[in-house]
Amino acid sequence: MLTIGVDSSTQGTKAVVYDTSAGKIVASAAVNYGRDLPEYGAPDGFIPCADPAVRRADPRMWIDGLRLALARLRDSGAPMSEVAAIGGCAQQHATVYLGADGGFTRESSPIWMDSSTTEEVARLDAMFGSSLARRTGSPATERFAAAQVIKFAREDPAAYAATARIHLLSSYITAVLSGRADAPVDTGDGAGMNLLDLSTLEWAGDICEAVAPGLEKKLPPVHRPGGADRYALAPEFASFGLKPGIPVAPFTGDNPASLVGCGAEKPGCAVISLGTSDTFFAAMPDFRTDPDGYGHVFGNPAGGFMSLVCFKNGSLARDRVRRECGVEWDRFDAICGDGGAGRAFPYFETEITPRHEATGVEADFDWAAAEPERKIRAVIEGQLLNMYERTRWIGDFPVIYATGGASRSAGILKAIRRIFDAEVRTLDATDSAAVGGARLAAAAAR
Ligand code: XUL
Repeated sequence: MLTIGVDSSTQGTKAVVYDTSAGKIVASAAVNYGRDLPEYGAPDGFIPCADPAVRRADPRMWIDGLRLALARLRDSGAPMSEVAAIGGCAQQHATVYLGADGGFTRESSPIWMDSSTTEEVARLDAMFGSSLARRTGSPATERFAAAQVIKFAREDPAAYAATARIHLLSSYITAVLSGRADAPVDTGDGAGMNLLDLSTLEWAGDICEAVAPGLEKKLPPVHRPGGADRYALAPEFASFGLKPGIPVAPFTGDNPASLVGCGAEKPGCAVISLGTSDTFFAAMPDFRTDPDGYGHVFGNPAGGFMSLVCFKNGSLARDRVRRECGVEWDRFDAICGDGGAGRAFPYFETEITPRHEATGVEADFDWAAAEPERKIRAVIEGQLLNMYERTRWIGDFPVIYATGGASRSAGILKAIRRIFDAEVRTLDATDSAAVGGARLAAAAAR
């Protein structure tokens, strides 16, 4: 069976045609928001803002990106008319606000990189304390919908009142593809809102009401793994050569989709995804929360739960250090795998694990005076040691799958092997999130 998997990520949209019996990508197309949709003024996928805590994007950019990726797939000669189902995923935590007429009530959407809600997190902590993590799988978290909605309702009560639906980007894309106002939030992405009760997989009514009056009614229904809700492709997508009416699998978050795309949805191995964010995640045999309060529990699209820890300074930080050192990627790759050069932590964006203001690189040696080689090795060492330390609560894994753009780097894989003392496997493609979406589409078509 051929299915399409879409990955609507921070910096662009990718769409692949996947052959489920061969387990192979047969065609793919990508859109980069900065290069291909410059009219949205978001070179790295968000609107530059002097305040590093504010990270927002125009939601129209994501839909234009989706359409352009599908058009490029069609124009590359991909067998669009043979596609039997479409599925996919999106960057987690971005929220989209719609009025009753389907228009946007909030012109720019906060994305996962936003950390402007420290005050709102303190309010949630004061109201719910540690019960929030026990119930929703995560402590109050700045980028999650609960904190973001408190802020929106306080700053613009009229716009909040005019909002009929608050989607995650994933559920919004499902709605667009199926031509419906309503599409469900899946438990993978939905758990990243501080609003879903993970013991019932229903919205936690009391938390929703405490966040903002009438919030529960503004949230989409919840899609549980294997749920019976069915969505079909809207007629307008025939212009991309697709058959209208084919199943649309409810979209999930990029990390839950990657779990499926790597074939790691059963407990036993972990995944390190090296993208705009670096994440470490694994299917979870038993529900446990991070005692240090950095990690999360999300729904596993294959059923049950997954653990996840997210690091904000991922590929953009690696690229910035590379450029500052004046080297190309092949040189960076050749150098970066060896330790012994000290540790450096790049805080170009306000870090979330652990919380740290955007202050630049902090090293245990004189950063400014150091040679480029030392800087590069120390930054990879610092990023991975931090990841190792913050994911101890999840457990030890003999096998780790590496995915995301930077998993192409043999040097980074070598450093993972050394620091995690694990066998490191990579997929043929680095598109595990899109492939996960394509596999979820196949399940929806059966
Ligand atoms: C996970 C997170 C990021 C985004 C990146 O909690 O915030 O990994 O999903 O797209």
